[in-house]
Amino acid sequence: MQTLNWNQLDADAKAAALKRSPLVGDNALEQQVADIIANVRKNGDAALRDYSRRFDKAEIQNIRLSDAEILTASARVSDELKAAIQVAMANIRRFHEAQKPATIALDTQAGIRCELHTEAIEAVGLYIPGGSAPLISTVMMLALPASIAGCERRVLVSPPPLNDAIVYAATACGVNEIYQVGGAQAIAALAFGTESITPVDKIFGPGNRYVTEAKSQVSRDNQACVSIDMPAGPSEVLVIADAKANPVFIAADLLSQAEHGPDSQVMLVTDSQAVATAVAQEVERQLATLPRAEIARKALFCSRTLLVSDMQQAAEVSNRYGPEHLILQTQQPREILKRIRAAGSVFVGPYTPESVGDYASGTNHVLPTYGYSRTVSSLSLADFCRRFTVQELSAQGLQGLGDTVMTLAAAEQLDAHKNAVALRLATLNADGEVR
Ligand code: HSO
Ligand code: ZN
Repeated sequence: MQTLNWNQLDADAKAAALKRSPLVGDNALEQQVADIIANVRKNGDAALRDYSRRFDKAEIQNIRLSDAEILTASARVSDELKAAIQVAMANIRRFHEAQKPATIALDTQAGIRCELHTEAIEAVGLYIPGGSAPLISTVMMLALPASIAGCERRVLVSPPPLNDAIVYAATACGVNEIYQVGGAQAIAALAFGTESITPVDKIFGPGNRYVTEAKSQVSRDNQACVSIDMPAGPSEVLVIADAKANPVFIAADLLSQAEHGPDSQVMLVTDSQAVATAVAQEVERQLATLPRAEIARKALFCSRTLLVSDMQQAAEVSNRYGPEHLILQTQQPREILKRIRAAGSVFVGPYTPESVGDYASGTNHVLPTYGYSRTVSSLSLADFCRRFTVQELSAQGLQGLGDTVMTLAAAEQLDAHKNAVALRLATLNADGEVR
């Protein structure tokens, strides 16, 4: 990790110190994904089977998992893991149930009723990556809010061979359709449908570059009419630490993010040179014991330690960066929290490692990355819902508001708008009764 003294940097160097590695557009990849989507639209299930054979080396008969297959997979999961999943589920459920929106209904003025209603999105597609780290936790983070929100179809896709614990967690969290298909082809199937997969309304979940590109392409296709959860970038953490912080904890937190992928970014912002030095040594010591050390080392290569003058400046630097995860390891973490404006999720105090939020505290771990925390929120129940408004005016209500609307319509030179009011008012007497 490179160490920089924030106050010795000029404006350009400060901006560079907070830069993420560029998300390079890749024309070849875009074209490849477009071809996959076109092929799935044309050839449906046959294309899905073909890609599974080519990319996953898997021969798939039934793309949809049968109840019997779900039972057998679930039976193979250890009791210990099942119990951990159940504890995490209970916390995640509790926190997300509390997010249920209330209906708003009020009169803005006499005779004018306005309401805000919330409806669950009908069909949601949940993408769970396969590979070296089967993200059981992500199943819970997506499927539980979908169930609590009341989404009717909760559809999970994941590349073959499906991980047993993913299947168990999916069923426990209320997923009602599981398909063994991954990659861009799975996203295409969710967006456009095939013989075995009915299209969904919104697609959630992390994935590799192909999956991310496919999500972005289908969300721009007005024939699919499908939306996606949020813009995706590599995972990241920023730790704010003061002189009293424990370097062992900090190093462990930095490495827990770094092990996600070579493009993960970890940042340490501290006012203590001694802590910075101790963390650097501790990172090396812990790295030596990690199976994913090679991945973490690559991530650390483009990560930084920034030396600041005090905790106020640390908060300013963090706000500028807008981290996905922000860990406050300081004497007065709640004081710093008051200054925090942009972060996906904040971990307060020495006993709150990022891992607890990743798995089981109850908060959602699907968070805005790449600086989007300045405008995008952490995933919540609201993402599985849509809101619509309702208004109803009585005759007197229209009499009370008519002039305002007609004046505004006239100013916009939209006479038909004005007429829609005037023609109604003309049917009423002064008491608001029909003439
Ligand atoms: N830190 C990841 C979530 C995760 N960690 C899943 C472990 N499993 C992105 O927020
Ligand atoms: Zn994580």
